[in-house]
This record gives sequence, structure tokens and C-alpha cells, in this order.
Amino acid sequence: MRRPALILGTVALTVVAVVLVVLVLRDPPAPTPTASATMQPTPSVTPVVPTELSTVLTTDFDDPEQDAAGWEPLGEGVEALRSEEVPHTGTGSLLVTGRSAPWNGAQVDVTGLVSPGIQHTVAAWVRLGQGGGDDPGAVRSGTVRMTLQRTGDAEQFWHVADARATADGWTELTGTVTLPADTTDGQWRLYLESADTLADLRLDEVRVSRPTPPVQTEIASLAGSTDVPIGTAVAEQDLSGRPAELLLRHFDQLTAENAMKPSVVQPTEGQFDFGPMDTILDFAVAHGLAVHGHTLVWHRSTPDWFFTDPDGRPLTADPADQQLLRDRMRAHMQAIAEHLTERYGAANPVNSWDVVNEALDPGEGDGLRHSRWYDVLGPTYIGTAFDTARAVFGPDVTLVLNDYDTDAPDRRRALSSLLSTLIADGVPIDAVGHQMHLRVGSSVAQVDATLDAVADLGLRQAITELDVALTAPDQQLDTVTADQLTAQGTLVRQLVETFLAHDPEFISVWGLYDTRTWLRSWPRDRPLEAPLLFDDDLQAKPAYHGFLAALTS
Ligand code: 9MR
Repeated sequence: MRRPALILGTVALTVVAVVLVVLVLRDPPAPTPTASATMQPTPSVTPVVPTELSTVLTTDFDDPEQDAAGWEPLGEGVEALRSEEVPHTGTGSLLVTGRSAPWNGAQVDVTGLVSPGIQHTVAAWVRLGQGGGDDPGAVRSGTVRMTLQRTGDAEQFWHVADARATADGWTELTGTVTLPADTTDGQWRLYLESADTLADLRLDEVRVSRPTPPVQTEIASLAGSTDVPIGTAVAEQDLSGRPAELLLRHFDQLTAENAMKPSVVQPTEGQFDFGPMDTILDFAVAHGLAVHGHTLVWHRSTPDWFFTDPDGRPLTADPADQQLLRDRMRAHMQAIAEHLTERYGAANPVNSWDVVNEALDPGEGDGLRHSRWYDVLGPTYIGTAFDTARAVFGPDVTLVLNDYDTDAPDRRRALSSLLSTLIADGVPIDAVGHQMHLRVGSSVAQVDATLDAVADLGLRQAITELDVALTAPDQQLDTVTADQLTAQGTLVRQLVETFLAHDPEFISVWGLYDTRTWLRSWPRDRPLEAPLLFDDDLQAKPAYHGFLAALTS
């Protein structure tokens, strides 16, 4: 049965759509046949009273692991690369180089993010780079523009925004585009090009937003339906507007999706950036939410300097190098602990930490991932990390060993073997974090077996990163059916029932609503993947109802 607020939201959007159809029919924008053809600006329309905007795409090019974050070159011989020169903010921007025609640029797939009948707002910062003139020293300028294209047989182009950009500073490019309500769904891309100059282009902080219906207020709060803390992974963009409303309605614990990782906290040795972490912790304190700290010792999102000496020589298992790495591990934890005490004192919301993340590799003889931590310190790096965390964060913080696919039998064996060793060695590990990145078709019995195995060892357990993908990573989703979403809801219910039967410390999902899932860009573009409890419009899915049913049954 459809819920009243959903119907109201749908009615509101339908009214918007009808108004837009009328406006668009009066003055239709001209689709152009090729990317190099002249664009017609989207006709100006009387703005419809805006419902609140939600960001559906946000890219700052700051994460080195994400490289160009899904942006691809447009044109023969063109390259689109993440660059650390002159970013607008943060540490990176996109550099588009090798352009030989004005329409050469960069593009990103926005299929699933844009919809007919809705006004989308696009904003980005642009700047010119090298080339495009005889005098490389001269201050150059040129017109840079963004276009939205429906690709395939019935291709159409919608000019979104243009601006005069220069080589000596950043310029903001903003605009709106409304796709006619009768546009059929299809594949969509957003691209950057210029009207004149052949200079390199730089791009930073791209954002696409669209209106979202109000957060449903008639459905039960997840966190309010149980004593078990219910968490979600967040980034700064989730902490305002409708996403924040949704968050505060259903969750009472947060994990920073990226803001507390070593690459963010200590990008350069001794230079700490607590800003992104504080943004999340301040929000948690202001709203009385707990925080699960993620993460301290990991092979990913950890800067290379950890594992090289000051001259850039890779550290080895030599005792002096080992001591250097142990010192760095401690200094990193110590600085975070001191910062938390100074800034929050008794109100510090971080109750637990993923001390070691993803240490398992059942393909290795000892079942452990042979990461750089392992190469230098050997398998004892895990015990060292827990000892150090206990000493630094104190006895009241829950220290967690966090890993993925712990439901797979080979990884369960590797986990049990590691835990037995840690317990025998007296390592101060309190709990196991099961990430639970699952998919429709995952076996609840295997999950149950793993939770039993860990319980038998006497350790507490938490569900740290739950999401339930609709497809396997190598599958392509052309459309999402109601049956798939129902199957997802059924599995979520069975999983949460299984978790609850094992008395978890908390159950946390890896993202607030489908737009925000990491799975849309891993291991490649998967624009329709929808593994979370709330959809792109922040509305409850069958997965939410399954979760709630398990909490209340
Ligand atoms: O969702 C996170 C993504 O934005 C980051 O680029 C990536 C690398 O830091 O990490 C993702 O989160 C991972 C988490 O930190 C550990 N478990 C697996 C999660 C999904 O990859």
C-alpha cells in the first residue's frame, strides 16, 4: 500500500512536471545533432517554487584512489587526469589535456541521476591550463561550458551553463536544465568543453542537484524501534537539508565514510587535518549521536609516507624501520586521541574504533593480507595496533577488528584462526566488525555460521557497513524491478533478524540513501545499483520495511 506522504510527494512532483511540460511545449529547446554543433541555451522558464535540492553527484577530485572519479576524456588524443596542481579547494582537480578541437573535453555518466520533468542544477569550478595560444605566458581566457546529453539512438543535447574562464584563477560555472517531462529514460552524460580555446581545462567541485520530495514523517524511526544503536556512514553533504532530516529520524550512530581515514587525517607526516572529521563529530555531539571511528590501521587510504623513510626509501623488516613504523602508528593514534580530548572532553562521541581494517587474505598460507604493515612488522602488527589503541584511547572504547566477506567460509576460517591467536596472545580486542557488503542471493545461513563462530570465541560483534547490492559487481543493471527491491527487502529482514539473534553492539549501514552508495562507482560505473534502505528521493524502500520488521518482530 502506498503511504500518504509518498502520494503527496508524487502529486507535488506531478504538478511540477505538468507545469514544466506546458512551459517546455511553449518554447522547446533545440536538440542538436552532434557534440560539436552550436548549442541552444535552455529556454528560461518561470521558476517553479523549489522543493528542497538534494545533491545527486558531487565530485571534488580529492581522493587519489578515485583518480578521475568516473570522468573520461572526450575526443581523440584527449586525457582527463586527476591533478594536484592548483586545485580550487582540497588536494585535487581534473586536468583535461591534449585537446585539438573546442568540443574536446571530459564527460561523466549521469544515467540514473537525472530524470525527465525535473529541474537539475549543475555547478562546477573551471580554469584554463597550458596551451591554446602562441604566448604561454599570456593570461588567456576562453568560454567553457557544460552540456547534458542523452546518448543512444535519439540523442539530445541540453546546454546547461557557460562562463568565461581564465588561466590565472578559478571561475564558477552554474546553470539549470529541465528535461522535458516526455523525454524517455535513457543513458545520460554530462560533459565539459569550450566554445573557442584549445587550452587545457581544469575542473573542480562538480555538483548536480535536483529537488527531492519531503522526508517521510509517518513511518517509524529505525533507531527509535530498538535499543541496539543503528548507524549509517556519512560525509559532510549528508549533514544538512533533507539528508540530515532523514539521518536524524532513523539513525543514532554515525561512521565517517572517509573523513577519519589516515589519508584524510594525516596526509603528510606530522601535519594533521582534523577539519573533515570535526565536521562529522560536531554534528554528532550537537544531536546526541554516537560515532564509530573508522579507521586506524589499514592497507588502503593510508599515505605512502607511512611506509617510506624521509628519503623516500621503502621501509623493510629491519629493526630500525620496524621501530619507525611502530612510532608512526602510535603518533597517529595519539594525535587523534589528544584532539578528541581537547575538542570534546567528556562529550567525545567516539565510543568504538575499527583499529585494524581488512587484515584477512585466505589466499595466503597464514590467512593474513600481506600488506605494507605486514611486510614491515610481520603478523604481530595487528596485536601492536590493538595494544597501542588500548593505551592511547583508554579502557572504555570498544576496539574492533573489521573485515569484509566474513560470511564466506574461507574468510570465516581465516578470521577464526586470527582471533584465536589474538586471544591466546592476550591482545586487547573487544569485538569483531562484520562489514556485510552483501547482495540479493547472499546466504543468511553463512552469515549465521560466522556470527556463531565468533560468538563461540567469546567476542562481541558489530555489523559495521551493511549494504545489499541488487547485482554482482560484474553484472550490468539496465533497470530496477519491483521484484528485485522486494527480494532485497526480504533478505534485509532475514539478515537483521540474524544479527539481532547474536546481540550486536550496533548495526550500521554504509550510506544514507541509494545515491550515496560507493557501489555506483565500484568496480566501475553502476548508475542504477541501489543497495541501501532509502531511494534516490530519500523515500523508504522495501529494504527499510524489512529492516523495521526485523526490529519490531
Ligand atoms: O565508501 C568508501 C569510498 O568512498 C572510498 O573511496 C573507499 C576508499 O577509502 O572506501 C570506501 O569505504 C570502504 C570502507 O572504508 C572499508 N570497507 C569497504 C568500504 C567500501 O569500499
